[in-house]
Amino acid sequence: MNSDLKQHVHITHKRTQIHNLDSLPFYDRSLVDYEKYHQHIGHAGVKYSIAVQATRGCPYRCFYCDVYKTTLHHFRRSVDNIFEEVKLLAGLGVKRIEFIDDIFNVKAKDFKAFFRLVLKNKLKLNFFFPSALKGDLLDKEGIDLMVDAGGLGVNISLESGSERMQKVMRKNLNLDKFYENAKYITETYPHVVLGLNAMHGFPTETEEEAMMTLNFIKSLKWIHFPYLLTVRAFPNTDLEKFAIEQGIPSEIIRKSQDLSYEDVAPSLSFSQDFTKGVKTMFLKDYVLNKERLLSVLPYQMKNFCEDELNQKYSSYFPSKVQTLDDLLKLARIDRSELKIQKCLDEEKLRVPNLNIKIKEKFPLQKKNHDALRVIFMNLSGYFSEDSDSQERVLMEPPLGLIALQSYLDNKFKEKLQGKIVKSRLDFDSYPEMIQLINNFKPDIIGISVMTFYKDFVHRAIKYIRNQNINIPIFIGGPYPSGDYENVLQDENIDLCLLGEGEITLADLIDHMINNGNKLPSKKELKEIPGLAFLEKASYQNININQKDTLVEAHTY
Ligand code: B12
Ligand code: SF4
Repeated sequence: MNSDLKQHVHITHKRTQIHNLDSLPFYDRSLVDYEKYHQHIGHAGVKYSIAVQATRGCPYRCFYCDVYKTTLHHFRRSVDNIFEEVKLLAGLGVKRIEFIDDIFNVKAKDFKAFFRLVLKNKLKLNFFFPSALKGDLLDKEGIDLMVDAGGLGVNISLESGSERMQKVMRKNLNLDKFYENAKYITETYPHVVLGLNAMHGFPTETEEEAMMTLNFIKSLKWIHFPYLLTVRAFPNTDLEKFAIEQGIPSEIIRKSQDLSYEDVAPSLSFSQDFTKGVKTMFLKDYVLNKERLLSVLPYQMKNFCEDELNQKYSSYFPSKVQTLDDLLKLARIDRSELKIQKCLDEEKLRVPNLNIKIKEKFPLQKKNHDALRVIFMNLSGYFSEDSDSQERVLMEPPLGLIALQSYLDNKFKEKLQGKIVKSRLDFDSYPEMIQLINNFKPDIIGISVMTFYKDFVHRAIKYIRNQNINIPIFIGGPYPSGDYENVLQDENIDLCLLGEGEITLADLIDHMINNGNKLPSKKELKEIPGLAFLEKASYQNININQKDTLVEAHTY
């Protein structure tokens, strides 16, 4: 980045993470339109599920992972507190719960205690763990309890079958224990949809080590959804640093970032032929193995609707498979060979009157006419017309923004009016985005974004500024938390909020409310932990009274 600019970036003291997660209010589910989200497939690869967060942060430090940038330390809610929220959701008629946690089973005792409570209270739920459980921390008792209580979509992350690579990437899995648990699940509970994540092409990985990963997968009979994805080093990760140390040119690394996980990345240390060979063996010998498909498909069809299975299988063969029938054709299977002919009827998954029930549990709060107005935008998703093949389109409600607004509503009550919107779902073009902003008339725009979408977010912000919308723009989430110096090269952005956002944003809003809804002076900003901003940037102190004129002038 420009070294001149670098001097001007000011970062305030570190914000202490929230230790007592039970002190946070339950996430207010009325803040987004769940029925709208439920028409799409979410993070867990399924429809109609609701995400719950039981822990924040992760005690491990795998070198490709950015979780520590938003939450450096690991904290957990109490089992009772998690259970109360899950019970509340079950009471709304929700049938599928996904734990968004990085490792839901990090503390085996809590993991078991939670499922014991589910069983004791006879909740009829299915649980999904899309971000993966730590496979070597499981044991038979925990697996039995999880499955008895409704555990259905269980992902575990292997990443590499090589002990050396495990150490290099600081994952340090106990591979024997991992294997034992995966085998136990596949043999004892073949209906449990086990997913296994693995990666190909770590810097310094040898061909022999790459084969160890493939052979590890092949030795398990049968994983429902194994993934062997190409390593991509995202900017500012320890993996990127490691790749550079190993002599991989930055330009090549950058090129690989934009490729899909399925593509052959130029940053790989292997020949293209070797990689293609491994991927072909993986797809032909394992994924398309007829015996495997005949065994796993009936369970999958019983538990998933057709839409869900279509999406899962097309992610393996994007150009060849759009539907289950395409897959069967590719694997030379006749439908009559399957033990079951039809997928789960989607109607059985639907949650009747979900929004109405949510509104009963989370009633609308009264707001003052001069409440501070914040529009929260999640920009982790391209507009449909700009979508590219690398993007797996999953429509997950932005839990980070839901967490923030739930906290702010609880603290400021009638003094704050928020609104959460997501690109592609709530607005599918820049003009639609502007229309939403103008209709809401916010005092602040708060944007959440992952690094993957950084170019999109800078373009969107430029578009906003080009419409002469000059209210403060704050940006938070993984991108600014890991890369605030580069984010702030964009002078259209007023503030980066680093890491966990609740208390930092509440602090800032408190100052604004006491300052006539204007941004506080830089002197005051420097006293607020968790911020980064350009020293010399000129903030736009738009007063609430100026707002109407401003917004009207730019209505699209
Ligand atoms: C759910 C999830 C998804 C969902 C949807 C996320 C969404 N709704 O936008 C889906 C499945 C779509 C997804 C996709 C991807 N993801 Co993802 N995902 C997650 C996951 C597991 C949970 C996010 C979450 O809800 N956390 C809980 C909430 C409460 O925390 P939060 O979002 O961080 O929000 C807090 C703070 O960040 C902050 N904050 C956030 N936004 C804002 C905004 C403002 C204004 C303020 C003040 C504060 C603030 O305050 C919040 C409350 O404390 C995280 C891991 C994690 N632990 O966070 C990875 C994570 C965010 N994903 C990651 C990645 C890399 C991806 C992919 C790029 C991977 C890929 N396959 O290519 C893709 C995206 C592109 C693609 N190819 O499609 C990385 C991001 C790294 C980075 N630097 O950007 C993470 C951190 C995982 C990791 N291991 O590193 N993901
Ligand atoms: S265990 Fe998972 S969440 Fe934790 S550091 Fe490793 S990849 Fe990240």
